[in-house]
Amino acid sequence: MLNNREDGGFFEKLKKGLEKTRKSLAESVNTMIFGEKVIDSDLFEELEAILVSADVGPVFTHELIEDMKETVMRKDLKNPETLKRILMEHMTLILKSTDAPLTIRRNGPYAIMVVGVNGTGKTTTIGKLAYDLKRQGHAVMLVAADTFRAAAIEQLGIWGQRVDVPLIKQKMGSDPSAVVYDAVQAALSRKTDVMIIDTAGRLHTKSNLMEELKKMKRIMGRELPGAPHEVLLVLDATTGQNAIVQAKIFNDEIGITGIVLTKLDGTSKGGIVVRIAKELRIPLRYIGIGEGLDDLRPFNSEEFVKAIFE
Ligand SMILES: Nc1nc2c(ncn2[C@@H]2O[C@H](COP(=O)(O)OP(=O)(O)OP(=O)(O)O)[C@@H](O)[C@H]2O)c(=O)[nH]1
Ligand SMILES: [Mg+2]
Repeated sequence: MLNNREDGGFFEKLKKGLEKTRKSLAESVNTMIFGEKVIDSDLFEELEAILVSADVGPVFTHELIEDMKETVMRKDLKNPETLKRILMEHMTLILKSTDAPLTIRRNGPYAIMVVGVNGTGKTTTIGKLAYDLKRQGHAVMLVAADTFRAAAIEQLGIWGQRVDVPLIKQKMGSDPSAVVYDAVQAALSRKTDVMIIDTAGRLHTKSNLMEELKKMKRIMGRELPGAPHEVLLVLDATTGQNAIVQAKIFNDEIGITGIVLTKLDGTSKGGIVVRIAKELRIPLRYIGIGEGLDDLRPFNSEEFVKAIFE
């Protein structure tokens, strides 16, 4: 009972976080079908425009519309009200391909390396993630491998205090790989379950960042077999197409195993998740819907689509 009530609050918060996308997608679709008598090609054209403006992308929107038309024909559907349900079904189906929650292996430190360009929300996401994993009973450690700015180390330290998990750091300007080396030794001796590594977000076009990330990966893998077990790329949902480009570059350079899409609360273009699913084919592990501790959610396609349309 308590769980159900909690789940209700959880879902309501997700809906609230996705409010802007709800407005641009669900409300527009509702307005579109209101008072319409039949499903016709005009209706599909309108729907196409709505989806494109929510950042689903012209190519995938077209595919989605064609699939929907096919379903409508096959099932001989007439009532415009059914369009919304069909759209929800088709979107869920596309997003299912990217549904793969992060699972932490219990034996030995599990290393999560967090990467992404400036300001996408890496450090904040790490704080939220540490909070969530700790709540699940894991012994968590934060690692300050963004050594370029003193403020970056401090910021991670504040999250560490807030969530009450240890932080491994060195002084500003030190070699990030040395920090990672230290952290692995500490994690092994303290029997840490999960180490989360914060990295710098300098422009991805500067190849030395990539070289540095590669070196960190190498050192980690040498000291801890299989590490990093997860390379999480943090993308800012408000940057649209740019986020997709960043993902491709990071994936080509260092290999990405999961994505976190932040700031969905700040955009009406939540349709970008469709492009992440279709274009990148990298699991979308979490979505960020605010700045608070509770505002990181494991991505679940069904829940996401319902939160937008229901
Ligand atoms: N609204 C909203 N803001 C977010 C979310 N995630 C992060 N932010 C904000 O985005 C800003 C940048 O976040 P950081 O965590 O510092 O980003 P970063 O990637 O570590 O930045 P650098 O270390 O400079 O590369 C902060 O003001 C965060 O509070 C989110 O899901 N929603
Ligand atoms: Mg940071």
